[in-house]
Amino acid sequence: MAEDNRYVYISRKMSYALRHNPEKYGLELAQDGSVEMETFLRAMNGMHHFDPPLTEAMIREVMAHAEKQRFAIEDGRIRALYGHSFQIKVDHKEAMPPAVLYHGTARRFLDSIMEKGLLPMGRQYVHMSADIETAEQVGRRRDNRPAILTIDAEKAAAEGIKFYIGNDKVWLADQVPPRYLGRSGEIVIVA
Ligand code: HQG
Repeated sequence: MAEDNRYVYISRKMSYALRHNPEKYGLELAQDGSVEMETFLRAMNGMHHFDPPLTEAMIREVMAHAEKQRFAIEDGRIRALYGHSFQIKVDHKEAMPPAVLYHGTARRFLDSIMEKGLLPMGRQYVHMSADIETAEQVGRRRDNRPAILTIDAEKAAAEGIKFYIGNDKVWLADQVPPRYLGRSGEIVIVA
């Protein structure tokens, strides 16, 4: 397997275990979504025949080569920074967001989003981007001409919507009502 493909393979397996299905690996995550590195490695290697076996050094290499900061290692524990979908909600650090956040999505979802607001859908939290470029990349996963919504995070926060930190580019919220979306109704469609 080419090295880049191996990184992607490992990252996907890690995301699956830490974001979506820890139970499958017999993992019990703490309230912040973390698990001891040793336990994690044992579980991953027990299930998946990584060849050679997965090590902390390899995980750090995967993280260093990734274009996104998806995982964090702290105090001998590893966790996914965002993206969780399993039932028990993990805690993220609450913080004051920048005045404006962005959300890249498919054009076909716009009517529903403008009516119901941003909802977490399959995940625990709504994901927003700190800059337009990141939002565009997120949106391109679903539409080659994604719609970029602006979120008046300043107003939303002032009116009691809680925002949480994923990483330096990803912000999370439980949901975002339509009145904070689009800023003066404008929706930028990126060509
Ligand atoms: C849409 C990836 C209809 C929402 C990315 C999105 C991100 C609605 C989809 C992270 C809706 C959910 C998360 C409503 C929201 N009606 N559609 N009311 N509210 N939606 O994948 O934000 O590479 O769960 O617009 O880069 O796309 O995996 O969320 O299109 O950071 O690390 O429902 O996952 O990161 O899709 O992506 P997702 P997302 P990784």
